[in-house]
Amino acid sequence: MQTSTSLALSEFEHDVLNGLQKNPKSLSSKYFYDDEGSRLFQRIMHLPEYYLTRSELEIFTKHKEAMLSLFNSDQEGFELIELGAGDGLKTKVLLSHFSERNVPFTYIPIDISEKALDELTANLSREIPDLAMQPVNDDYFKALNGQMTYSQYTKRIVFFLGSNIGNFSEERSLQFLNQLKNCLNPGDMIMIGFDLQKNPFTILSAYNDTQGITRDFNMNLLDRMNRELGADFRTDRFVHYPIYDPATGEARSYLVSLLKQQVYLEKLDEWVYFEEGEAVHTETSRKYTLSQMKQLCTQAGLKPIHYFTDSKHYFADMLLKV
Ligand code: AVI
Repeated sequence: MQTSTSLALSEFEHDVLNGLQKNPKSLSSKYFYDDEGSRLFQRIMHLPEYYLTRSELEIFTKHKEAMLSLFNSDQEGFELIELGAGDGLKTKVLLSHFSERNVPFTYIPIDISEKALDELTANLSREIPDLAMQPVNDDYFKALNGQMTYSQYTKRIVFFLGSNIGNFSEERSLQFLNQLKNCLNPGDMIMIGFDLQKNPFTILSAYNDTQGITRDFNMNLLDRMNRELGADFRTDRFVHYPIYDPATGEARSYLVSLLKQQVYLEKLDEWVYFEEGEAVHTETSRKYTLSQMKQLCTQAGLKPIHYFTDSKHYFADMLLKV
């Protein structure tokens, strides 16, 4: 039976309780990104082992002209919409190039985090003063839906980069692409950045860096529950355990309890019990082959029209037409 206390739970509280009381235990990777987690993720993107960001940056640097011809083939200008832009490092390469070439376009970063958007827009206005920009602080689909007009351009090019799609389950990816398609008009485009399947050791190292930053990123979930839920997790009683399964293309991260223990969540007045060696699944980062991604997009009713890869063939950006 649902009590009045459980009805008042925040989404985070509800998900934590649900995730830690089921068997096997899990927590959603979306909770990685509080202020501390976002700071750690910025550091991850610069790690020598984390090739994803560098590979996508190489793709954008190398193919910016080809991308422009595909985006602006009718010379009528476009909206470049980015979902969850982060620090905009990769997109900046394109934005500067388009701006230098006097391309008619407006950049529309959409993010649920006001802080991330403020930092991004302050940075971009400094670095590319001529850039026409219309940031939107909202949920992706709310921002894309309805009769919202953000510029004079009718064509929309939507970016979902950085292998963010890899953090969705297969079912959710399909649903996401479908939802995105339904917000757009025929002729609009979507660019999806995703990590390619490759030597499993290369992938595993990206989630098991020698400096331990990815470990801290994973452990921050425990610290976050301590901070926000008054929990008494001890991070020295857990280990960060990443695996990569080349048969499924899934990199998965776990927090594994090193001993039989119990943890008290003060704010929820609940105990959680762990056996020695018991795992909490915290993240899946799915890697695709080019044909798997084409198949997924086609299944969602989108037409793959071009793809770009880096020189090592580690990462790909696929352009789709609605
Ligand atoms: C945000 N996302 C695409 C990253 C990834 O590779 O799955 C998050 C991350 N997790 C550990 N390292 C980076």
